[in-house]
Amino acid sequence: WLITSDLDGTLLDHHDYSHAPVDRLLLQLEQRQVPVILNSSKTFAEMLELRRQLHNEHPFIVENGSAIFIPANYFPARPETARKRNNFWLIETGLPREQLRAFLRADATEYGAPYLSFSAATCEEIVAATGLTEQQALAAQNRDYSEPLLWLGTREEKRSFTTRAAAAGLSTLQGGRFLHLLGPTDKGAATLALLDCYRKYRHTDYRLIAAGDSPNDLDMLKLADIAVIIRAPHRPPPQLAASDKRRVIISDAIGPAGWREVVGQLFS
Ligand code: 2M8
Ligand code: MG
Ligand code: MG
Repeated sequence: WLITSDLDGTLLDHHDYSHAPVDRLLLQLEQRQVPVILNSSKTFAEMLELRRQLHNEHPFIVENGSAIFIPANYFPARPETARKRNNFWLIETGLPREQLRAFLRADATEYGAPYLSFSAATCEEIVAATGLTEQQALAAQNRDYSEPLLWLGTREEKRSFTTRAAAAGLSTLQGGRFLHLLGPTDKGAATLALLDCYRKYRHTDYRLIAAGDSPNDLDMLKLADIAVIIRAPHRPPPQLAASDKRRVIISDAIGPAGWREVVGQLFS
C-alpha cells in the first residue's frame, strides 16, 4: 500500500494545524514500509517544514498537483523529465505563477476582482484569513505555481470566473478556504506521475489509499483503491461518484482524529 494524503483538515487540524492525533500512527506506517505522500495546496517552503515535523522522508506534491519533489537518493536513477532543485528531483506538472498573475490582471480589467489574491494580500491579511503564524504565512506566500483567492463576490461571479479560467487553459480548485488558480493539473494527475516513478524505478505497483476533506482532493480520491474522506466540522463531505472498484470510507471523527480512526482500522 501507498497513502497519498492532503494536509489541512486531513492530517492537520483545520484551525490550529496540529497533527498530534496522527503522530504515532505515522510512525507505525513508516515501520511497516507504507509510504505516506503529502499532497497539498501548500508550497515547497511550507512542505519542507511539515515533513520535518511529521518525520516524513518520502516524495511530496505541492500546490495542488503542480510539482512533485523526490528526495535525490530515493530512486536508483534520475526520474525522466526531472531536474535538480536543492536536494530534490523536481517534476513540474503545473504552470509558473507569473502566467496565472497575467491572466488575473487581464481578467480583472474586464470583469473586476471580487477576491483577495495571495499576491495582493499582506502577510497580516493572510494571518487573519488562515490562522497561520506570521512565519508560516510568509512560507505560504512563497508560491511558484498557484494563486489562492479568498472569494469575496457572489457564487455566480465565482462560477463565471472558473469558466473564464478554464477557457484560458487554467484550472480552479476549491480548497478548505481558498479557490486556487493553477495550471491544468490536480492532485490526482501528480499522484499518477509519481506512481509511475515507483513502478519504473522501484518495480513496485502500489495499491493506493487517498485521504482528503475538500473538493480539491476529489481528483486523487477517485484514483484510489480506498478513498478516505475526512469529515469537516461545518460542511458536508465532498461527493465522489460511485464506482464498484473503489471502497469509500467517510470518517466519523473530524480532521486528524478522523485520519487516525480510518487509517488505523485499515492497518490494524
Ligand atoms: C491554502 O490552502 C488551503 C488548503 O485546503 C485552503 O485552500 O484553504 C494555501 O494557501 C496553503 O499554502 C496554506 O498553507 C493554507 C493555510 O490555511 O491555505
Ligand atoms: Mg484539506
Ligand atoms: Mg489541501
